[in-house]
Amino acid sequence: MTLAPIPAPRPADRFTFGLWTVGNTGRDPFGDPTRAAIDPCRIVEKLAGLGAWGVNLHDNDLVPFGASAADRDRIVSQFKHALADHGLRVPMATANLFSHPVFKDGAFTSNDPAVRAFALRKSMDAIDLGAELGASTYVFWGGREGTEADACRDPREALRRMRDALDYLCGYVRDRGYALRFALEAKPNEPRGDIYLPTTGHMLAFIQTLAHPDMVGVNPEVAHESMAGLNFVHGVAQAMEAGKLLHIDLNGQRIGRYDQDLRFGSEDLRQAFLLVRLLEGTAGDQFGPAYDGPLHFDAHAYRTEDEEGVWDFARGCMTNYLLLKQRARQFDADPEVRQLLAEHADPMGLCPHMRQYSRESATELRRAVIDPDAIARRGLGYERLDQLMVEHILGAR
Ligand code: GLT
Ligand code: MN
Ligand code: MN
Repeated sequence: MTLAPIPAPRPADRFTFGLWTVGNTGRDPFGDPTRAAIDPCRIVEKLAGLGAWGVNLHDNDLVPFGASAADRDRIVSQFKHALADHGLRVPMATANLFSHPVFKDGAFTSNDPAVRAFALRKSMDAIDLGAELGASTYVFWGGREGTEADACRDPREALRRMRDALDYLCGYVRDRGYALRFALEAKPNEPRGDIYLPTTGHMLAFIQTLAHPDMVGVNPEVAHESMAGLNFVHGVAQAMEAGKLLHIDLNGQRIGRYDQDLRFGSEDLRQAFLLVRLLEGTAGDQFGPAYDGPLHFDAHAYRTEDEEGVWDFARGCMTNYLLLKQRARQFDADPEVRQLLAEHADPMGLCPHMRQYSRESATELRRAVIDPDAIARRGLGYERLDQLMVEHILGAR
């Protein structure tokens, strides 16, 4: 059997990495950095060379906290030159509202109005930076918006403060005329004992309570839903179905662990396969349209790696996505799979009567002869379907 060649990533694949991802120095709660920081302009050059489409950033990944206006402008201008030289874009920007100790008890949800004001100000500056770099998505990850000592505030007040902050910043974006949408990223815990709005589903419900829900969607992350033991693919599907999937953080994660942020496709290949299949819409019309936004890898190389290992990691993320895309296409083109997925025929013509309630349609449904026992006796062939999927993932078909 001849295997298909390993695909090379191209800008048309819309792969992006954060400065903080390939720039991760290997520091963890138990140990110091194991590799040197990489200059942002060098990251741009290397990512472009590997075939990525864009690079994303927090304000302080590029401009150090507390830098003077002159330093900020010099750094940003150098970075813009690097982007132009290497043909890379910045599709997404965000603010770091978690590293500085001022945010130890939250940013937008802090009990201290001065902290909330500082977080708003820092966000407005980061929004300006994102707009200047051409970003179309601005992410909110509220890593510190949570509790250990839960008696410290009414969780309903935390939600009101979060809403006020987002409404305020939507107002800012509108006033400035920026073409920017917000994407909310959920995480159940870490670094806080519990983080408010812990899943993509919570975020989707919360968005509907905002003043400008049309400006706001979600940025689900594989690791964050998996940590909570949830089915990530279902969460992403709900966001897509609601027209709210603005951005996605791809990585690898084992259920029940801390936020591992591993190379995409390195853990749980089934979930990764089903995710790529969903995003790429390989199942066709029967399943629904594809996602066409950026494919962002929010992950980092193992702590064991030097800089060469970092680029191996980046290459690995993109290669695994492209291979899974190939496999998903083959799976959905497999005649046996198509046969198993073929829509159930509707010999009794029941479907039209279920589209919308009316007295007539209800009468038709009541009149239809349905034999539940006969239906219950029929096997569905899902063992075969799932095994076919495994064989496609393993490259055996
Ligand atoms: C941090 C976090 C990520 C978020 C980033 C955006 S910061 O690395 O672990 O999941 O997406 O703020
Ligand atoms: Mn993330
Ligand atoms: Mn993560």
